[in-house]
Amino acid sequence: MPSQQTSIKNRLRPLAALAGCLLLLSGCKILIQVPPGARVVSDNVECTAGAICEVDVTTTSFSEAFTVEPEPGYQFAGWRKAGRHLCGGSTAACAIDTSGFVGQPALLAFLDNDEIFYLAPRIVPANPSVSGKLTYDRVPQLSNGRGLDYNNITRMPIRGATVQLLRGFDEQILQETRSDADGAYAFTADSSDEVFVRVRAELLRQGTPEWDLSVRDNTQGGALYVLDGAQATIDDAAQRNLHAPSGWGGSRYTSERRAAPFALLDTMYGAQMRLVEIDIDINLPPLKVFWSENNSTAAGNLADGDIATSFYFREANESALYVLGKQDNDTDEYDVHIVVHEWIHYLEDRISRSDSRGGPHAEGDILDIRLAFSEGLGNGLAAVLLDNPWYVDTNGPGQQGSFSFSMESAARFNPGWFSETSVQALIYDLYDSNNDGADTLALGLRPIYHALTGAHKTTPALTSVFSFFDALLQNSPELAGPVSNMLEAERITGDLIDAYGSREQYRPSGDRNGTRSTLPVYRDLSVNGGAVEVCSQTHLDPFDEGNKLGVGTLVSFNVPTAGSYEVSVERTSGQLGSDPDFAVYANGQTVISGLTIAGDSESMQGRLNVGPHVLDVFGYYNTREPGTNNAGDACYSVTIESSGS
Ligand SMILES: [Ca+2]
Ligand SMILES: [Ca+2]
Ligand SMILES: [Ca+2]
Ligand SMILES: [Ca+2]
Repeated sequence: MPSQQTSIKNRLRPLAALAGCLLLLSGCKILIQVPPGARVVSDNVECTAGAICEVDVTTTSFSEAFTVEPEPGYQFAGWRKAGRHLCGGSTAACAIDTSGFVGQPALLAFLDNDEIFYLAPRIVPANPSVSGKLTYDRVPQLSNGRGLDYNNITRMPIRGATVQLLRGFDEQILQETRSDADGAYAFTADSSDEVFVRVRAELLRQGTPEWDLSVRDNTQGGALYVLDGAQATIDDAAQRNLHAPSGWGGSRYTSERRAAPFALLDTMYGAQMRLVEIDIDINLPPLKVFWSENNSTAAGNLADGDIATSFYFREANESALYVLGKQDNDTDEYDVHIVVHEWIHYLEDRISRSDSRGGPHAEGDILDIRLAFSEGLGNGLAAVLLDNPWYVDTNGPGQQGSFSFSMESAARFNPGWFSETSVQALIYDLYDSNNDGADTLALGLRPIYHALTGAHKTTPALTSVFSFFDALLQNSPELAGPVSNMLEAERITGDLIDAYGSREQYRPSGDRNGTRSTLPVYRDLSVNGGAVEVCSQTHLDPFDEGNKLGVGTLVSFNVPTAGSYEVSVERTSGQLGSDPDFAVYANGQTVISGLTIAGDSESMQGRLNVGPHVLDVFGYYNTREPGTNNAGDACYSVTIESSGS
């Protein structure tokens, strides 16, 4: 109850001291976004120029009047007017007082919800030299899944992009700024020469929060996309609005598709801001997004545009996301669920964790649990961040074909703990307020984000639907009942779920018995104890893709004393020459690999620290060269013995 909470004055914290707030699951917040050139102050809050600050509003004793103090040369042009923006359109102090909420249930409920509101002063130079608005064409998807809708192209603001003022004759940068949430920009630099405005397809912010995202052309050496305005003197053209057109000519793209990189940038800006709302300390490492009008479904050289599909990958510390763009083949720049799905793989990789090895997957597949979770999360969380359950991939001649499904009503072929479709439905149902079937929760994004960046990230098990729900329920044990019902509706054992799925009872169709069953999810092994029997099987991998359930077997064991250990795998039955391999993981990191090419056995020593570990045993040919001569079902005996200290 509000009266039992600590004084609001003790809870008001500017940006720097927010660590404890991440655990706060309820209570509305105000994000104060201050552009350069001013600060926002009240009795208890100071938000400096260029900062994003967070204020909790959870009691009926909240009373603050926010005023704007512009720096010399700047002026306050009023509070920004937009959805969930407070005091929009006003130029007066913004007074927020909750004392009048007492006795009004609707208003008290507002204090108890976890909505985010914005307070965003518009700050402009008192005497701008060049200013204007930046826009791009967004081509919407037809609502009934029939491709892109070129009759309803909409001009949208280019938000948060780097904008430069350059001197014409030598391209010297005179000033650099960032467009605001309405696509507006303004410069103060003066020049008597001809100048032009350049918009970089880049979101760059240093400090806290931090991000660095750019859209580049993989077929032009990774060159950054820019939108350049015309050259003119400031006297001749002080007002300059720049627009990036789609390039659509009526029946095909006939001119440069300048909107595409800015559409990609803006889709990711929107997704990113959903996370900033709930974690203003977020630090997103650099991401390069590669798009080209030549990026096609052909597989080959990335620099030629033969990227096969939109995908994310990381090499060393470089995160890269490739996006399809070839017209009449498959374009993805306006397929927002695909863009955000791939961006979520980047998030998993850089601020959460994914143990998935990727590979082909489709609805109805009985997948390796790491892959099932990662792909289901990509779909489900993209729908959450876009607040739209419909996944649509447009393609084909004129971009008039499409493939689509809803998180809410996708057919459930083979539901279960190994199903990406089950995972995506569960993630979306946790979030949405359209409660259907066993879905009785409407938790919003915050608990999903905290699970992904909390215990799911640090689990000693591998990342799966089990580690995610274990993390969610560690943070919110009171949800055990409704979560269990939702899991059971997807044929996942819901009672007392743990990171290893150790109570899992549901078996996929086609499952075998005994040693050859896919249950338990993890086999137990004792260090210096007896052997455990495991198998590498291909009957759930009918298309020889190597990443389906049963191709490998997971084993969990606990290391009692740090030291050197030897893992041994010996064929006991089945395919000869299957080349057993294994990996030992500590919190998702590989600590021992057994990858020699011996046909029927494998052993390797390595140093292990105290604590729980996971061993993944698989036939090399079943995972890497499925369908070839040495592929086939085989079973092995596995031991782990200490081999020194
Ligand atoms: Ca597409
Ligand atoms: Ca729901
Ligand atoms: Ca639902
Ligand atoms: Ca081997």
